Amino acid sequence: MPMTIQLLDLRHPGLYGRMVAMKQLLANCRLYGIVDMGYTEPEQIEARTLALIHGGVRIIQLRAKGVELARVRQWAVAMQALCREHHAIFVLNDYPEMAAEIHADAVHVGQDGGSLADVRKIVGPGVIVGRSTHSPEQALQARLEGADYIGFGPLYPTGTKPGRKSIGLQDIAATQAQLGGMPMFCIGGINGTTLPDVLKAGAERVVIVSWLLQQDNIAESARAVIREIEEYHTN
Ligand code: TZP
Repeated sequence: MPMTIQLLDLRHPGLYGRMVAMKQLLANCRLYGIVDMGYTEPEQIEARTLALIHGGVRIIQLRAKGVELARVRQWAVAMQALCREHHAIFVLNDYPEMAAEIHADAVHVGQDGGSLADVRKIVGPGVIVGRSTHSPEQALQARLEGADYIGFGPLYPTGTKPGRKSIGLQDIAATQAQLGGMPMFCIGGINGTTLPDVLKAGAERVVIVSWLLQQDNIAESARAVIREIEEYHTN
């Protein structure tokens, strides 16, 4: 074994092993779930997190826009515990300092969330960092800045991000090809009806927010989406 790997292992065995496992898990994710507090009552957070997990979702974000930080923190701690117990990646949207403090697996920041170098300084090397991107240029920039994954969209207009111009499907395949294997999750207006077109356009991974949260059986719907993506890519 090379000396550098041995040193790293001996100094931070837990951190290093966990980091590798998380990156591997991330690479295998087809569906990214978001517990968005615009569609979720606080008392539904744990049940919805578990439903996503039981549906096979292995990366789950807490998105709580405009909510008092103490409440976000309390919800994030609960979701992180569930995700850790069930081997899923917990992502906190927007708050790198809080993500570091509660030992979140990942943090997600928008284009207005500062430089990724600054985010990385706050969360440290063992935390997955994701960035929202709205064009091929922003996607490549995020990769250059060291993002571990990106969101790419909104593909379609969506009430979850009102007023944000949709970018369409035409750039999905070429952008993904230019990212050199960095996971790219297509997002925005994806549902049971639009998913086939998104896949035909080349998407390998998707984020679905409102449609999934509004299903009667979230776990079953998530499982069906993951199956559809897997089947599309193995055929
Ligand atoms: N970023 C780009 S579109 C979007 C975010 C957070 C919202 C996607 O939500 P939905 O309900 O799946 O359209």
